Amino acid sequence: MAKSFQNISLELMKKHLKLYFVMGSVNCLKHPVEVLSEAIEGGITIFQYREKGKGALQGEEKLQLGKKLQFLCKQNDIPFIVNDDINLALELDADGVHIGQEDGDISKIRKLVGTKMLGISTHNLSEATEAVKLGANYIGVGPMYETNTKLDTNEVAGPDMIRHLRQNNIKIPIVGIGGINQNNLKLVINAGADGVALISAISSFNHPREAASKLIETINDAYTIE
Ligand code: 3NM
Repeated sequence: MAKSFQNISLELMKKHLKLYFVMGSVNCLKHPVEVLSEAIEGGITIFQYREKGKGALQGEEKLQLGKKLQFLCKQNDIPFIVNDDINLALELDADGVHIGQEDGDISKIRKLVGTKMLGISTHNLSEATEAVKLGANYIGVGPMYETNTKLDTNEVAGPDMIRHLRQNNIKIPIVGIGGINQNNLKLVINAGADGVALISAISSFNHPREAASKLIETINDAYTIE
């Protein structure tokens, strides 16, 4: 039977955030099912279905792709998180939801998702403090670096923002996001992140399995050398 990620413990949450793959059909060079399947084989630890941007699937097609990606996650005990779309997350009975600052009343969303995981995108100390208060299971902090994947990002905050949050008593699990790759991920982890969330560092490669496997190796290295 597939694992349940309801009421997830802090330790398990942190463990799953290590290599957080975020993706939708517009980000992929190959079919998203193939990309996710390879990424899982490579070693990703959590997945977010983010069907967004120009040409993104809508309605029934979005739902059907979500089902296929969720099935792969279930088979491999990888938490399946839905970006923004609370109704889709509830319909699929996803393991969690990830929302931004403009996605509605966060306390209402926390109630709607119940014991599922709730991740919130934050950019500074006041948003992070509020996210903790509203019961986030983890926060995303970004952008760490310049990215071409999301057009409406805030100014680059860099790993120093994560350091700043840790110095100011933000203790919940954190993932850095935005422009993270093989070459810069150690800086994000050394700043105090529990993991890295990324799109193109896996999805833009012809061989997502290799990309993911090199990334997880570098992440594990970063924790042992700490
Ligand atoms: N959120 P890539 S940056 C989805 O700053 C997303 O909150 C960001 O894509 C934020 O890994 C971003 O290809 C895009 O840079 C991440």
